[in-house]
Amino acid sequence: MSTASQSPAARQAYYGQIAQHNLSPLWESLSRLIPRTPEPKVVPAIWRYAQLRDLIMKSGNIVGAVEAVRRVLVLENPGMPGQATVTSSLYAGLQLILPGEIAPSHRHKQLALRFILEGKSAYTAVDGERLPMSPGDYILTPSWTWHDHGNPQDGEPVVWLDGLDAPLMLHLDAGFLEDYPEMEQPIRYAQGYSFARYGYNMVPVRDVPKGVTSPLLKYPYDRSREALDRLYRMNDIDAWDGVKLRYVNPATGGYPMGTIAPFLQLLPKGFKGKTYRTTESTVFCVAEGRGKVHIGKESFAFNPHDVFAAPSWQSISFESPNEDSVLFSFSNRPVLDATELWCEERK
Ligand code: 1HN
Repeated sequence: MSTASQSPAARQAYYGQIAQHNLSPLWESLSRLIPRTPEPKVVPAIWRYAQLRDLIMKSGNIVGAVEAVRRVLVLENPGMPGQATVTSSLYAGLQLILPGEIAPSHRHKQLALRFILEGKSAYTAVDGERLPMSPGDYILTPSWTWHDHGNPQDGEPVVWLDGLDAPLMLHLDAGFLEDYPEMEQPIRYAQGYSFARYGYNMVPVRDVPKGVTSPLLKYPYDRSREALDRLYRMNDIDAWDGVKLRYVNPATGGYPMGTIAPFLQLLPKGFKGKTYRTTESTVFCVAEGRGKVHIGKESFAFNPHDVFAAPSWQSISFESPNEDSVLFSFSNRPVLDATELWCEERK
């Protein structure tokens, strides 16, 4: 016999009773736990570089790189304030390093990428190699590699976008952090070493790929940009993406790192892209040009170095009416591929 005729008060009393035993009724939360379609708490959002640049530069007077460890303004999704999260699985921040500064060496399980926005004088050292930074370069900091950043005394302020899988790692409780005993790790390789070994569609003959992480640590902008430009001239343009390329681990053809996939795409002048949506969450950063993006119910005009976040399963389309635009982006796609959770709808 059903007991469903119990009064609301009796139910509440029952919920109170079971709560004392750390129990809750699934029938009250099932639709929140397993929504019919993705229901991200994060929302479409844009950070406009022209509005932020002065504030980033001002952070240089607020705190030094050593005290800060990393002088970064975190891009906090307004749908999840206070949680240092730009999408539900990704972190993004804008980092400043001034001439004469060193950001001290450490390593963590959280992997990071850098996309350089302005300034040419700084470098990051990763796993024993010093990698000079130039605008548009995509640089890896693989999981558990020592990394420190520096900028010589006669340099200029340098700003880049950081992307990390830190929110995902918080969910998994799998992160560790260790400080290097000195400010800088020792340099063990010549500048350009990883590029010479892996940057030319060739790999050293006795090399055996180690895990999923790319041995190529920097993907210089001029090379990636040239690929887009050549395909553009050959009219190899997708109606949704423009010309869009995925950065690869040259040793495996897979993504460069295990949890974050990076991309670079060109939206030709006059492009009006069709609408798509995918289960990935993506952070876009404008490398060049101006245009417009529609994400879910929002539309944002974008300008150089703006960053915008596209949550899962929100419709996305791009327009670049007046000039060519180039967008760098990174998403959690490797995780979705590995778990067969990636899907896409193209309208
Ligand atoms: C980190 O190590 C860096 O190395 C940047 O530049 C941002 C955000 C959270 C945790 C570690 C860096 C970070 C970070």
